[in-house]
Amino acid sequence: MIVGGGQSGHGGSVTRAAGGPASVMLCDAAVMARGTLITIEGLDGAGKSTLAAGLLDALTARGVGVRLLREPGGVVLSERIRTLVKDPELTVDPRAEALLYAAARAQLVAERLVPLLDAGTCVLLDRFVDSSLAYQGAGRGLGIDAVAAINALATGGLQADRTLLLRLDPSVGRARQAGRGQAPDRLEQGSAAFFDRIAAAYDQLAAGDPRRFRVIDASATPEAVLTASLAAVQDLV
Ligand code: ATM
Repeated sequence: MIVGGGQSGHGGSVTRAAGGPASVMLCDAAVMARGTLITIEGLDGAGKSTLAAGLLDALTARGVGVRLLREPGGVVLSERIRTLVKDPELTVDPRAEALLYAAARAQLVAERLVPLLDAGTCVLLDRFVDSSLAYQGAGRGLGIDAVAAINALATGGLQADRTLLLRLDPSVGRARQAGRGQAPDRLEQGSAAFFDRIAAAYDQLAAGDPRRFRVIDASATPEAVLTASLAAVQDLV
């Protein structure tokens, strides 16, 4: 894993964030970490959960010590926040939404992620900071920089070693979601324009950090998506 703007690397090479004492203090918890953090991103309906389960099985079969977590969630507080943010009955201001996701993330990082990485575990994480940048920063219009700033506080600068972006046309994602036959949650009730902004932001984030991102065609079969994803992490695990 990476802390701050440093280099990625197999086994989790870690670099302190540049900046003043506050950055250094925030990074202390993660400085000793040895594990590898792989995040999975994409629109709803892109197949993240299927891929995450496939990667977990494939890496476990290879003898890799691997754990799968999701966001928001993974620990009790964050799972409760997940229920809140998805509830279609609730009114949630975009800033409150961004802060709720960041709060859930902060607890997951402190309670599970850093301890697992410290123990040398490979962590597969279904969504991380990029989801907030795309959904709240671009989708809700809060701005990528503002959302990145609150997430720097939430994570202490922890970044993924590799991010698999399951790229899907937003209309295909909506069709897959509708095909599930479940009532849409609060986020899924967003407009087509909302999801178009999110998809465009994901593309920009990936283009801006090609060392960390690998873009996977999510319109392919689940088997092909898994094969491409395994190839995309083979230098890390
Ligand atoms: P899933 O884990 O089932 O994808 O649901 C999480 C929802 O929360 C998802 N909604 N849709 N569509 C994406 C959204 N989300 C954010 O808006 N920001 C975040 O930071 C995260 C982690 C998720």
